[in-house]
Amino acid sequence: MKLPKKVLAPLLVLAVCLTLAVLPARADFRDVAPSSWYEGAITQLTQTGALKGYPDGTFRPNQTISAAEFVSITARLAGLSEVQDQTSHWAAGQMQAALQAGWYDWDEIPPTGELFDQPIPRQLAVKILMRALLPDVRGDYHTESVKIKDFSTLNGRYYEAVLAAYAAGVVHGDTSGAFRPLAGLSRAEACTLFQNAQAVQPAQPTQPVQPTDPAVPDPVQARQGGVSQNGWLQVKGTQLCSETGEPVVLRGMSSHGLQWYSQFTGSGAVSSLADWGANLFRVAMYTGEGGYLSQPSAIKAKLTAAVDAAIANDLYVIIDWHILSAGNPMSHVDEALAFFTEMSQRYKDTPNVLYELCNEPNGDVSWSGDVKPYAQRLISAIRANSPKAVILVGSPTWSQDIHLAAADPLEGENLMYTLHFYAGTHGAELRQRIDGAMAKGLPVFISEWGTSRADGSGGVFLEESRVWLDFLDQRGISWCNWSLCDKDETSAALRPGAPQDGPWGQDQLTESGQFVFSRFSS
Ligand code: DCB
Repeated sequence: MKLPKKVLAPLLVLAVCLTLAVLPARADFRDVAPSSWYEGAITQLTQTGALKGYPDGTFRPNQTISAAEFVSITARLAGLSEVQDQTSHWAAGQMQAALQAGWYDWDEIPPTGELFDQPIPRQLAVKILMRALLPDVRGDYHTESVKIKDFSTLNGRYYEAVLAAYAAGVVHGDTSGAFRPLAGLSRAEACTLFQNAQAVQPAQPTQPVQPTDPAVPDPVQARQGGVSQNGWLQVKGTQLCSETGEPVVLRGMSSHGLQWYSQFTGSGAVSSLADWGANLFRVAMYTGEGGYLSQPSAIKAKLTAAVDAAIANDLYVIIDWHILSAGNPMSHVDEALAFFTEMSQRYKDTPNVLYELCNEPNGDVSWSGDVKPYAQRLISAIRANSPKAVILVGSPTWSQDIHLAAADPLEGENLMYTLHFYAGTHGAELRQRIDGAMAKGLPVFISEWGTSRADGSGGVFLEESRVWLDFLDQRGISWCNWSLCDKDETSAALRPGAPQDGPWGQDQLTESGQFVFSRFSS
């Protein structure tokens, strides 16, 4: 029987109320036999209120689970609150919340809803489950991939989650040892996944737990172009200079989001980067998308670990407050003030650190009305601790509107304005904007650029990138490339499965990585 959605929605609400009102000792669904292999999992999940059956008293264990069903059960288990959403689908609020939490990406389940009621592929289900319930678990590539007979059919985008799920024993594969990444899963199978995930003790981080406030390390190795050579940076006119006033150009890589790719921000990774000639590392701390604002202490620990690793390796390092989905930095100005106050206190004696106040303002946000007053407040807070560290400031339209900043610049010393470009999307027009802004005296810093299109994929656009880098070299402008990770997207510098601590040979770099790494010391 197929019911129209209008009838189904209230029925489902009713079913929810009923299941919550009477918590059964057993699953109590007439199609879930007490002797079945899944009865235990279903009973356990029903008792926590995470699981519901159908209004007719059935659970339909063999029916393929839909994306909306899978996400909403996960959301209940993780305690994720719904957010407002425009579409009328029963799970829209939970789907929107899960998307914002970074459990999956827009293209995997578009918020427009067309895939909500479709079967969820196993690879995506595992990714959502791991991000939501076991975000800190990691699996070793070499140990886990051999357990999966059809590993070669798995998209690199799902490596991290699937390897972690095997390592934690959440997934075992079928009797033949195959994972079948694109197949659907039955509602009963999904329940055993949830049960397995819940059985994993959360207190098993694979990375060592940070002591609460470890001291900032001393550099262990001096590097050409590094901090031991150039000291405290200063801005003279439009040029970044060393402590003694000589022009300096910083070139290096940005991390991807710390909540997803912190495995490439350790001491081995940054030291391998420096071996390739980089003197700069940028630590991208997303505020939304499951980043700092949703798990501040865990993400802050990852950030300080990455910054300290860069310091130990004599690199300059950018602390990036990576706003993206919330485009107006004013929306979290209090959190930003607290964060940068703490960081500038911790690193007040450390010449390595640059502060980037807002990655990419976007949407309904103005320079003079929002970004400038935000930056002015943050600059005062940082200056109270760190009188001279270089501070980088973004602008509207994903940090492309430096002409607005040039017309109405900030007050203060050692400030630079970021411009971000993606070679497959942005060209001569933005370069002209740089020249125009510099002619007005604005110091420009490219804290993020990519060889791809603006969405991080497409291309790779190496010819366009070469034009851009030549332009920057001629003007002595510093840059940081997006991004040091092995995600399956063209802007990523590492191939899927590249060792997280390096060293990386040519064959472990992507086309983008090979090109970018060859330009660090040009
Ligand atoms: C910037 C962001 C950065 C984003 C890259 C590439 O966004 F600062 O976070 O990175 O540029 O788009 C991408 C990753 C993906 C990830 C996604 C969401 O590469 O793996 O799934 O972030 O976290 C820009 C830059 C420019 C423009 C638009 C965006 N633009 N944007 O000009 O339209 O919408 O993200």
